[in-house]
Amino acid sequence: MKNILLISSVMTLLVNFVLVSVMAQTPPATTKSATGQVALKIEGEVGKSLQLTTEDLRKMPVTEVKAKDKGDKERKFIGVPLGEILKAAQVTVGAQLRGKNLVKYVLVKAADGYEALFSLPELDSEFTTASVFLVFEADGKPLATGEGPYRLVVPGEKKHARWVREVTTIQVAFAK
Ligand SMILES: Nc1nc2c(c(=O)[nH]1)N[C@H]1C(S)=C(S)[C@@H](COP(=O)(O)O)O[C@H]1N2
Ligand SMILES: [Mo]
Repeated sequence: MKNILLISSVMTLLVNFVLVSVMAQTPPATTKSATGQVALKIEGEVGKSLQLTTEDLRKMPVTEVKAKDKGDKERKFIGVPLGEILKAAQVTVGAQLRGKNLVKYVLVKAADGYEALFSLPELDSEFTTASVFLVFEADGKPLATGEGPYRLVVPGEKKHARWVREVTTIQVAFAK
């Protein structure tokens, strides 16, 4: 009897341990703000970590971008240049983008695990006339699940591989 009790409490402990470990290792796919809106995270080598909602993005330099999608269909996107989001997070762009800061990169992560990398000069309007946009609206509507709420649009590129859908996190880091 004693043995059975001992075995059953050990089993309960084990099950609890496994459950707690699984729960601790499963990160939420998205972060929601106090208002329930999904927030975009900007983190890593930033002066100020940010969690932005569409509402926050609308207060930034909002731009209309007409670009052809992979199916060659022109769409009218509304979004913010990614460089402006980096500025808001106090990333070393502009006058600070020199020396060791030239070794930083920007990793854009999506809800499905897809990732694409940019260098800082690719996103800095003082370096390039090309632009990368974080968009939240297309043809008058918020981006649907599977594409949004946030997506990259990179109009200058011949391939659409860096048009990351369902962006959750923008991570800035040193390459070395
Ligand atoms: N999150 C996420 N974004 C993604 C991808 C993906 O697999 N996951 N595929 C990329 C590739 S390879 C292409 S060609 C385009 C296709 O964009 P579309 O789905 O709007 O046609 O999305 C890009 N963005
Ligand atoms: Mo692709």
